[in-house]
Amino acid sequence: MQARAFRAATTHEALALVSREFGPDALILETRRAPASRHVEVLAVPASRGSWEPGLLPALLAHGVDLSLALELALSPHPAQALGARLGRLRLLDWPRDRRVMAVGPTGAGKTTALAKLAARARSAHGCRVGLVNLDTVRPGAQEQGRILARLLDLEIATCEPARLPGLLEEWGGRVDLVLADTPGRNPRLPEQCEQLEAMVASFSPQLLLGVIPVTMDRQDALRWGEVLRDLGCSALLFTKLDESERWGLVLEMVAKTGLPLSYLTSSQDLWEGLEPAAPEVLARRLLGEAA
Ligand SMILES: Nc1nc2c(ncn2[C@@H]2O[C@H](COP(=O)(O)OP(=O)(O)O)[C@@H](O)[C@H]2O)c(=O)[nH]1
Ligand SMILES: [Mg+2]
Repeated sequence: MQARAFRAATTHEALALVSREFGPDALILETRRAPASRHVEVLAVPASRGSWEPGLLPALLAHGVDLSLALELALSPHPAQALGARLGRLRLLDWPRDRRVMAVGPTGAGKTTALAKLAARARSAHGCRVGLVNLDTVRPGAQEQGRILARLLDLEIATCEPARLPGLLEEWGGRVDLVLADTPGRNPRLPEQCEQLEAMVASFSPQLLLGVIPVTMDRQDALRWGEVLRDLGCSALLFTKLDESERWGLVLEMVAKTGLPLSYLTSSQDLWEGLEPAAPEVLARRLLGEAA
């Protein structure tokens, strides 16, 4: 449903126009000074026929969902289904078809944590022997973090330069069923760092390439990362830190802008908890909150 702007010399007159066109139950979204004019502009939509649940629009806007999309969803006859359809497909770890999984994304996004959670899940669900290869030779303490994870999760672990990756994979061949590759956070504004990331992806050839984004990230920066992830050929988006934010509209916007499916959501620092498939219908109900 498209919102319409009504212009008049005064707010009172503009509201009268709204009422004449859309009836007395019209929903007023905004009253503002019309750009480059002395007129007042009132943005309104007609009251929906059938059941209009008044809490839906505020719930979606509180999540930072764009106004026109929030309106379209809130006014649809079945908002939860409409939102679920927008959230699209799911691409999860498909064991045993996926044997090489890689995570890429911004610094501190939760890549290592998400892979560790996935390793714990794969071990307990499929009993597979997991190897975690850390290509993060940049971050101080990355090796130590790897050693701790290996001990906690009973994994094979190695830190190596991308050039050494083929040798390592061969060495692990008989010992490991699933290889998870961790990458350093790179700066998407520096072309050479993006190229390094591309080279890492090419040298590992993951069957599942996860683009990891925290929902707490600035919207514009996240959308820029979305372009990088799409160009890298990511298979799916994985959103982290849902527990740290009440604004999850970024998930919806990134799915729409990148065209990538969702994979998992994480909502805890705990390695054994807080990893769940980003089931569209569950996520839709959470985005709509109590109003659904
Ligand atoms: N609250 C919360 N913290 C998280 C989550 N995922 C990761 N973290 C924390 O975010 C920080 C960075 O995580 P890390 O996996 O090292 O990020 P990386 O640099 O992308 O590998 C750590 O303190 C993690 O414990 C999450 O889902 N919820
Ligand atoms: Mg890391």
